[in-house]
Amino acid sequence: MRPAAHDREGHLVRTLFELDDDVALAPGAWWLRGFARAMAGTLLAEIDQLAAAAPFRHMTTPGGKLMSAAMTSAGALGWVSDRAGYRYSPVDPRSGAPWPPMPDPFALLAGRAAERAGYAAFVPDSCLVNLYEQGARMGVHQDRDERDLSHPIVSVSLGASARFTFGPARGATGGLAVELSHGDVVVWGGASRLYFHAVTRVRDDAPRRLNLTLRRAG
Ligand code: MD3
Ligand code: FE
Repeated sequence: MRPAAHDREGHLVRTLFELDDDVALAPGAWWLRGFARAMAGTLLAEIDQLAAAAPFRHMTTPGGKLMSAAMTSAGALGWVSDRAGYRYSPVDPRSGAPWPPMPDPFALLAGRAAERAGYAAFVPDSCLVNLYEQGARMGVHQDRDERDLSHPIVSVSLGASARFTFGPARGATGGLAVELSHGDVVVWGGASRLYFHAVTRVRDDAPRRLNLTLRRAG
């Protein structure tokens, strides 16, 4: 493992030496490039099954706007948004039924990735699945709806690559940008757990992008 190098715009520079390495993105945050690539087929098949039971839908923000990424969830708790706010719910508001159970490969991957990043015994109870069609993005925000912020978050990117920005402040100050590709995993914890982050563009190297965000919410 080696620390990341950055250019003058703050973008991460890949060197020949880094191609096979995990990259430290921020305090407590590790970019495990390609960590999920060998499991991608299994993960995508699980997402298809999940979406058959709890279809992807565009949720409404508290401000009344439709989010451009479509979402669904698995596990004991699912993240939801509507006019009343952001929260975790044990049921899919669309059906009133519990979310589909957390697929074993999701929990296994999350535990392994967290361990590799230095977080032992991570057991997620929520997996938010974000679907980005061409042109979809996600505005700058923090993940702070979880009960205990000492647990890390594991993010898995599948399909089209995307430009991801993050930093300690809402603006660009101290921020970085990286390109997340198919099979990449990022683990966020410790001092970076409350970092601001956004998905600013999705590339057209695949028809769509899927992101799994594995959290301990309850
Ligand atoms: C940095 N999703 O669902 S995952 C989200 O690619 C979300 O769909 C993005 O942000 C996506 O909330 C990014 C990467 C991520 C997740 C949690 C973080 C980055 C984070 C928490 C703290 C800092
Ligand atoms: Fe987020």
